[in-house]
Amino acid sequence: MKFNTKVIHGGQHPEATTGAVMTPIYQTSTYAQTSPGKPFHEDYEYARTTNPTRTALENALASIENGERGLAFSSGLAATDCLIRMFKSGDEIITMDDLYGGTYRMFTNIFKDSGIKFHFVEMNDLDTFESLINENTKLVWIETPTNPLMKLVDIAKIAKITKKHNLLFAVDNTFATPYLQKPLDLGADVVMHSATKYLGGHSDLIAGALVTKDPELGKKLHFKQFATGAILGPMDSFLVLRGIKTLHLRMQRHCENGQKVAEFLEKHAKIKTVYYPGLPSHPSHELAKKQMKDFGGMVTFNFKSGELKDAISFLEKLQLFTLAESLGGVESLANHPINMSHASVPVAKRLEVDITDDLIRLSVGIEDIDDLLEDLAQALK
Ligand code: P1T
Repeated sequence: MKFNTKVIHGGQHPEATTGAVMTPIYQTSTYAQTSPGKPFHEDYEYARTTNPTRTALENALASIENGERGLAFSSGLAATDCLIRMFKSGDEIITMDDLYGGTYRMFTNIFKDSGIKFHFVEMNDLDTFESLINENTKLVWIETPTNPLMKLVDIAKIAKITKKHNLLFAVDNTFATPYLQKPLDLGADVVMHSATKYLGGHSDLIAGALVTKDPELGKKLHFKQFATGAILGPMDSFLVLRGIKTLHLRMQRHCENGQKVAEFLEKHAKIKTVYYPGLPSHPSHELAKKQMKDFGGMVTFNFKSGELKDAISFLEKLQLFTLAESLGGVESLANHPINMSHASVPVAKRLEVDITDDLIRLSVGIEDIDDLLEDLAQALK
C-alpha cells in the first residue's frame, strides 16, 4: 500500500462481531475469563495491557511509519519516558542542544538522579558527536526539524554512525510526521510522536507514540508500558485513529500554507530571520529536499528590532492565529517559546541556541491562506 492508502487502511480490519467498518470505542477496563487465567479472548485480559481500540491505533501507527510495532501512550512525554526507562545508571545518551522544552526538562530534571548521563550537542557537527561515543553510550535521540528552531539533522548519516557503534537511534518525528519523512526507512530504530499534534490533528487530545522496527524491542517497550501504566484510553485512541485517516490531506495543506507564510514573513520589512526548511535561505534546505517530501506547517521567526515588546504586541494583535501552546491542529496557533513551550529551558541555555525573547513560532493551520496572511499583516503593522 502507498502512504495515502495506509493512513486509511493500514493495519485495519472490520470489527469481528458486527463488521463495523470503523473500530468501535471499547470502553472497558477488563475482559471475562472462562476459567482462572483463561481469558475469553487470548489477547485481552485487562485494558492496561491491551484494548482493541488502542490495538487498532497501534497497528495504524506501525503501518504509517513502516515499523513492526506501534505503542500508544497517554502523552508524547510518556512515550519518551518509557524509552528512557530502558537505560540504567552509568549509561550515556547523546541528544541535541535544541529540543522541545518538555523533553529537555525530562532529561535534565526527572532523570537528574538516575545516573544516566545526557550529552546535549549540535548534532550537525558529526565529528564532535562521534567523538562523544564511548562504551557507555546506549542511545542517540534527535528531533528533526527541531522545536522551535527548525534545525534539520541528516537521519541517514546519524544512522550510519549509530549502526557502526551498535547504538539505539530514536527520532522524535512530531514536526515532520510520516507524511513528510520516515526515519525507520532512513535507519533509525525507534520513532516517537507527540500524537497530540499532527497525528491527532484537531487539538482535542493528548497522546504519544513509539514505533519500532524490531518487534523484540517493541515487546520490551510494551512490557515497560503496561508495567508502568502510561497507556492511551480507548476514546483518545479512537480520535487519533480518526485523525490519521486525513493526515495526508491535512499535511498537504499545512505545507502549502506554511510555505506561503514563510515567504510572506521573509519579505516583510520588520522580520529578521525566518526559520523554515522550505526557504532556500534555510541552512539545511538541500537536506530538507532530500530527506522530506515537503516542508511542513511550522514557521519560526524573529524581529529586526530584537525587542520582546514587538513580539508581545504582535501576539496580542493576532485575530485568527490563536495564542496557545501546542501545534499541529487544523487551526493556526502562535507560540512565544520563552514564555510557553520552552519556558522550562534555563535562560543561558536557550540563548546559546538563539531562542531569543523576540522569537515566535507559528503552527500554520489549514484555513484559507489569504485570511492567514491578512491576519499576520495587520498584527505586524
Ligand atoms: O505534549 P506531549 O504530547 O506530551 O508531547 C511532548 C512533545 C514532544 N516532542 C515534541 C517535538 C513536541 O513538540 C512536544 C509537545 N510540544 C508542545 C506542547 C509545544 O507547544 O511545543
